[in-house]
Amino acid sequence: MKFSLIGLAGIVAAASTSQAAFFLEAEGNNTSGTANPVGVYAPPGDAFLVDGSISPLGDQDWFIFSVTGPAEIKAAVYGRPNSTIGDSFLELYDAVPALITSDDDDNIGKFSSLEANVPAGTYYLRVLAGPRSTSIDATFDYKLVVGINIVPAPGSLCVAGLGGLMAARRKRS
Ligand SMILES: [Ca+2]
Ligand SMILES: [Ca+2]
Repeated sequence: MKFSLIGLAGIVAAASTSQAAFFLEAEGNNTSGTANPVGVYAPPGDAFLVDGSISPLGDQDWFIFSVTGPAEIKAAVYGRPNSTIGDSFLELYDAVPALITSDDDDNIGKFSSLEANVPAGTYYLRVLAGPRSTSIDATFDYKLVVGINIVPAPGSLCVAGLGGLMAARRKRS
């Protein structure tokens, strides 16, 4: 009974903050110092979207945002209007900015996705063309989708482990 109440509270908390913010990229944003500000977010369940464009050749787009608590950040780049043309590279930086993680081709086609567990703070995302992009796919329109999720807590793993143990005991009896 105690565990099911905790579960319900978690679902309600996530649903109450599910409204995503939407931004249009604005040049020039080719350095961390000129990054487009894209909001302050409270985990869990917050999210934002950015419509942008890597053009002309060699363009790079920096975005700056903050999270108010520990967060699992999931960010992905999709092509607009679809992901058949374009080769992105995506990077997540801390406030220094020092690189936390990056990705080339883990999303649809040659587009990018990444995730990282981070403490409260200010972060940058950088979108640019992939290192193996060609004249055909080094410029593209994109949608950057970012989810600010709750970090999986050790406590929740204990609950799941206990549930599994109880289920195993029931099976044996
Ligand atoms: Ca751009
Ligand atoms: Ca730019």
